[in-house]
Amino acid sequence: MRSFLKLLLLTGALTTLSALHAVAAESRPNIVFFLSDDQPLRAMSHVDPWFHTPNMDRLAEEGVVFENGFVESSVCAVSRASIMLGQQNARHLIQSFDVPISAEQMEKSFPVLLRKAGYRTAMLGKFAVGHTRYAPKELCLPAEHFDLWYGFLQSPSYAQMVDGEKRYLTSVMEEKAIRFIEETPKDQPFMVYMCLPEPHGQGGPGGPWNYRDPHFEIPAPDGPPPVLETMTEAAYHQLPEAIRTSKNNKIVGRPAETYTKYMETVRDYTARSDLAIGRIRAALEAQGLADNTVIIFASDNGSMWGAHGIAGKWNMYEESIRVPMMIYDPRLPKSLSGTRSQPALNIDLTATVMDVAGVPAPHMDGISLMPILKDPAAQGREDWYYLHDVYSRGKGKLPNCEGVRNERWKYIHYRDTDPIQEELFDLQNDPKEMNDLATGPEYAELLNKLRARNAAYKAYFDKAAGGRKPYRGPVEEKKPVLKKGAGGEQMLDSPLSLGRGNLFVSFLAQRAAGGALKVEFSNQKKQVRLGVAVDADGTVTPKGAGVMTASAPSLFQANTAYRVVLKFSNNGKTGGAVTRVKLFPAAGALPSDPNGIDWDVSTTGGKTGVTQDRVLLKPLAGTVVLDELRVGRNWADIR
Ligand SMILES: [Ca+2]
Repeated sequence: MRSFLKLLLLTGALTTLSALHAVAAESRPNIVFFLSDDQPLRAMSHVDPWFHTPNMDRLAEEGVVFENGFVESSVCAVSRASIMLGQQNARHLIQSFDVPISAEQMEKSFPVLLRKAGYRTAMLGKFAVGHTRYAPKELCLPAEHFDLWYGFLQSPSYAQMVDGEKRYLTSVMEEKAIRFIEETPKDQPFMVYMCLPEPHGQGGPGGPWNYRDPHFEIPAPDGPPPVLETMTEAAYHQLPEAIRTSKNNKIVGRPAETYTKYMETVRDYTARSDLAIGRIRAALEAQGLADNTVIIFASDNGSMWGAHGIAGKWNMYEESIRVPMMIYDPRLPKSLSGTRSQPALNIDLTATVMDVAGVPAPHMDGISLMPILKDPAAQGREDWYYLHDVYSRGKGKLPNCEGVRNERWKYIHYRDTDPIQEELFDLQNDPKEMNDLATGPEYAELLNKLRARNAAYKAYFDKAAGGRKPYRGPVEEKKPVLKKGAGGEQMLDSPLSLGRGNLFVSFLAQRAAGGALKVEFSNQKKQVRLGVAVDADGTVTPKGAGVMTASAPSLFQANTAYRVVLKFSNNGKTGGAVTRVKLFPAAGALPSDPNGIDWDVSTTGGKTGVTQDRVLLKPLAGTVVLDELRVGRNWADIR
């Protein structure tokens, strides 16, 4: 506590000093937006003294604390997309780890709008919207939209190699951010989006999860980690089936040491991210910028950490959706600092940034919190809509749900359950959410009101989405897949040893092209055994033995996926020849564009250029005949 006071006194001195240096009274404020990762509200020492977060505490002391700060979807990728866009996920529909912010959406993201308005912008740390395995790099890692980019995909390693040296990621982020602040011309405002990777877990023993900043030490905790009241078997067994069968793994009942070790780890990491806040603030003070820099601190989602006996987030319980949320605006009188009870959402922080910068953003669902900062009695949201409905390739089912929360009541509706599962909690009398009232007859009327409110929100956003549907997995997964053979080679869906085999290929036409597609396949020696060309009118010209029928689109449209089925037979013979298949636009159809046409055959992630799929057909012998070739937009049309 003494060091906390000392820090406050020191800050006072620095603030006075920097006030003397203050230039340009009428300049737009700078913005530093700290976003931590998976940090529940309780992981700050002014909330739970077991933790060690002096700089978060100092922000809470000097700024405004939103004690009812929530995320409208509790998972990294979705919450971060919502923050970037200031929109609810029910509108932007980025509801998968595969989906990036589109180029069009990016134009209306807060950093891009700020940059257009003259701000110098930096993004550092975990960006985590979209993945380069499934979407273009320029969307998943949109470096060109920032003046300084040091961003990463999902869960970057805490250990980073920088100039041949193993460094702790946040240390590197701090250095880069501070240099950025120092180098920004004094007459230009800046925005630093500092996406701290802590305290998110990163895997098992030996993994980066275990890499700590070697230059950082914190005092040992006073005793064992606090155990939440709801971390009991009884609380776990009360959970609806939708949660118990989900990725929200049961952790109650495991050895106490497991919980202790986990909590000590997240305590350490939270303290390390806290240090970053202190270092950046010190740099602002040293540069004489502290009095004109608005600081925001929040987390992208909470974490159960044993509440109700489970781990993870995603669900709509308080520990999952409630996050630290603080805003420090040094331009406001000190008398306005303190707590606010009005609900504040992650997307409201985005709207607040736009308000601070004076940039209009009517397309955002977020509401600026500045009126509440300036007037503690200002009206806040009456209620708000939660939605977590995410497609994930990962193991374990995410507990998809939606619901409405107001000051007193919380209604949760689990999607995709049969029969429908619902929960109703009285947060005033049951803040730990231990008594589900959804089946109580005396709550039937209230339940219906909340159901209607939930339905109204859903209808509103469905309309806003304008018929667009969220991504629910790649189409390729629904088609017959090429199976791995015993030797590891890709096989046809039915072995050619039986005399027949079908090859399914899909590709994305990246530019428009005349309607011709050419297929060749060859044996190990790359001798062309048979090729076909499909012309715009659907005519198939064989170049070799075989009889084919085919229909081709008259024009391949740009950015459009096409499906191809090639039906082979080998006259019933078996053997060991390996065949390579190439799929490319027929030469006669190539436009005069000297760059040709780029074909990306998605089954192999083929290179750009003209050729492309490589599939091993095995076993294969003698003459292989392409009996049939079909081209279309949908598998259903050509199967
Ligand atoms: Ca997160």
